[in-house]
Amino acid sequence: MTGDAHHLLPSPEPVTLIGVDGQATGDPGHAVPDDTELVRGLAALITARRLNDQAYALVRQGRLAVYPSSHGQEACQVAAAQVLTGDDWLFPTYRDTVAAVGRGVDPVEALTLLKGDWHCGYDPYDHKVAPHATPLATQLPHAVGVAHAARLRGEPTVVMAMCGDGGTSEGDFHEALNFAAVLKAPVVFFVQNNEYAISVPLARQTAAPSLAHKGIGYGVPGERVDGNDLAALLAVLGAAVERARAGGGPQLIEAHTYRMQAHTNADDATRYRKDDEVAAWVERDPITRLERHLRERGLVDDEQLAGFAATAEQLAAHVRDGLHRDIEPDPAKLFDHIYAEPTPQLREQAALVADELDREGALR
Ligand SMILES: Cc1ncc(C[n+]2csc(CCOP(=O)(O)OP(=O)(O)O)c2C)c(N)n1
Repeated sequence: MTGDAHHLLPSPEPVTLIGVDGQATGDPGHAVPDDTELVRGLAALITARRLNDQAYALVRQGRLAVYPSSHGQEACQVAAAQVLTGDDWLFPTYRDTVAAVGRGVDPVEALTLLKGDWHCGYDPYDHKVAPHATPLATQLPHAVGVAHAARLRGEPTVVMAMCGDGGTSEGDFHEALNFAAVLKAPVVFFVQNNEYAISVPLARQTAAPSLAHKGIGYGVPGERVDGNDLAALLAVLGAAVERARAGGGPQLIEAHTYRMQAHTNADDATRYRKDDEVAAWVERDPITRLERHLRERGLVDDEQLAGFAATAEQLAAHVRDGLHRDIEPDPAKLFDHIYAEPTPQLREQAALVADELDREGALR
């Protein structure tokens, strides 16, 4: 054990590689990713925004029960998927539908739970995407377990474990970091600090100098990154993934971003934040910034952008078609897949529900 924590400290300012004006800023520790990665990223950002907006519209049409949008956080979503390989796992939250789709999950399947079905809609093993977790931070210890198991088996897997700023106040977050560090598990903890946990602003959430500092007590190095700069996210997350894959252990990355819309459709954000705060973040939009940069360097033009928009439109049409059908969730399924061998209490509860359903059926 050494008392030196210096190497665990995040940079004083979040890493930025492309500024709000689209100009490269330069960073001593990180290079701007390849042009092809950036162009691929812009296409993914455009699709991500379209998916967010489509899902939001489907809530208004009653086709989705709820949608926690990542509008404004698309660079985090795209980067989280883009830095992973087919060997890796993603552990998303309810806000990370776009990251799951970036891994290859069909968006209609990814939205199944939010439509109101009893299951997550996809087979987690197909694309190595865990079911998106609604209880805050509960997915993080699971992510560590998967990473540790892969390491014991000698597999090259890295696990990207996502959570929000509010999630970092949960006990599971701290336990996961501690386990990951002690076990040297190949996990990248990726916190999207979007300034709010529903109506609770960051200043009421933590007294830490930054969320990335929270790793220090566990021996997990932290880093801070501009969460609206795709280039910086790809560089910082990519380096953390490489480090974890090479046996360097876990890392905690905090992305500074902003939730542009309400927490979900059930929330009225005007009750706790001002319009001018939101307007200031519009200026920092991740898509405008990268597009400006790539246009100025002659790496994308109107024709290519029209192609990206058309691809995004196709995906939106697929989502509309796929979510048009009503689902008929079977309440009895609530009790399946909880334990391999159901407990007596669960059996009793299942029988009560079955009885209730029978009586309801008889009344119809
Ligand atoms: C264990 C637990 N406690 C409380 C909640 C209720 N809840 C749902 S979302 C949320 C705020 C989470 O904020 P944050 O982690 O910052 O993520 P964001 O929604 O901003 O992406 C809370 C308290 C929950 N889902 N799980």
